[in-house]
Amino acid sequence: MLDLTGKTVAVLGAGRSGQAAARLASHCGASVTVYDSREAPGAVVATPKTGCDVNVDLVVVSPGIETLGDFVQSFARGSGALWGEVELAWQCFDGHTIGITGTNGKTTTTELIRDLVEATGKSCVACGNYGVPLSEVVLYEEVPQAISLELSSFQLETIVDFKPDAVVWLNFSPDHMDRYTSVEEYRDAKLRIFENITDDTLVVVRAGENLPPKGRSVTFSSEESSDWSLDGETILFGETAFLAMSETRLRGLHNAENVMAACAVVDGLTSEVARDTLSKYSPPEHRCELVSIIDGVEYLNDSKATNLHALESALRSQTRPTILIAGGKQKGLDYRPLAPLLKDRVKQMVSFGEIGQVLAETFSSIVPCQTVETLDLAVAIAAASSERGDTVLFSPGTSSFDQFNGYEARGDAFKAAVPFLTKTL
Ligand code: UMA
Repeated sequence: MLDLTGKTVAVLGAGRSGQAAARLASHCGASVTVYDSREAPGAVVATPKTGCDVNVDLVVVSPGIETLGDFVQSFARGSGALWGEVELAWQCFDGHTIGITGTNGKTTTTELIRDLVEATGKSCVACGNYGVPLSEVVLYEEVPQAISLELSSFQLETIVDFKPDAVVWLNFSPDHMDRYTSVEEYRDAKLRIFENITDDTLVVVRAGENLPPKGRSVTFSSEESSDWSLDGETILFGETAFLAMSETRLRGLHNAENVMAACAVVDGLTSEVARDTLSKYSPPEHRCELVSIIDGVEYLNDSKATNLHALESALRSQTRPTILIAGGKQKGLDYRPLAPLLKDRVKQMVSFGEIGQVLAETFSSIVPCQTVETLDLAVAIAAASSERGDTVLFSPGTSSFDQFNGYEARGDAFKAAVPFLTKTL
């Protein structure tokens, strides 16, 4: 364990990361003060804009606080080192670290890796941006042998010596433009995951991502030629069939890529162990979640799709004829960019809620559209129009607040509306 005896540490942010980092730094012997820009239990309130001028040996920053902002910089000036919570925790962890980053699919992949590592006989915990700070995990009574560590660009901004034993780079698309001044800046933050790795580090990366040639690269892709690939429903490693996606509850090309990445990064994984493990895996709720298969029709709940990008990504990953249910709050978004994808993947659209009419007017020349008031009605119409082999995809493409209290409540309503829910998987 890292020795901070006699050192002073300022932890910035009293959220889950900050509280855990403070406990860990104290455990390492430091004298710790937590600062927050708001009233928070156990924290000193520091001016939201300008922070505080303190001189400490180490400043540990929570991921949600902008590293280059005045708040953090006021603490950093005159202090010793500046570390993120992940750096502090990793310095205290001796086991096998698998770092996962990417714009989409991180959480699912992090869970898959955890389950697969455990199935090969090593204890493993999913943590990081996943919701459980690594600082909590290293203080567990039984520290796991491995960690499946989901890493956000925010967390990667403040690493220093962090060196994972294996890296998964899932994909990249613009995001978090409220924090970064350009897409390049966001990508640069993510690329820091490669900063300290060496030639022998296993790097699992989606083919065509144009990344720095570092580490021992293994590629995957559902589209391009790669070490791990997809043939219809079957995941191939080289020429050999490894796993059929239909044996899992995961659907869509993006999930096939998540599975490939997870299988590729786990040492000593056999096809039998992967099949057994992944057939028991239930994906996170509301993200292209397979709710039910009724008479050969798959019902997917993607209520988490609260914007255009998420809806696009769900559509892109459909391989079967799709009936799309979309709609919800009027957020003033322009849905026209969806037209080519809709034409290509959707056989019928049922729209509902505040933007139901707008969606139907926008797309009725491209795809048969029907507009209804409520989600229940939309599900009934989609079910009635579906045929064996179709997918009914509920991917609203906007927020839920016109009719629900959030995407979870909306997803639950979809699941309740899907007929004969018990006659499932
Ligand atoms: N605060 C300040 N000054 C500021 C801004 C915030 O003091 O200028 C304080 C807030 O008042 C609050 C605290 O900082 O008390 C919050 O810190 P935080 O935002 O880092 O939140 P945590 O609860 O510590 O959660 C963080 C991650 N949050 C973010 O990155 C925004 C969680 O990711 C992560 O799961 C958790 O650590 C455990 O590692 C969440 C997230 O939304 C899920 N991540 C983003 C995403 O996935 O898109 C990147």
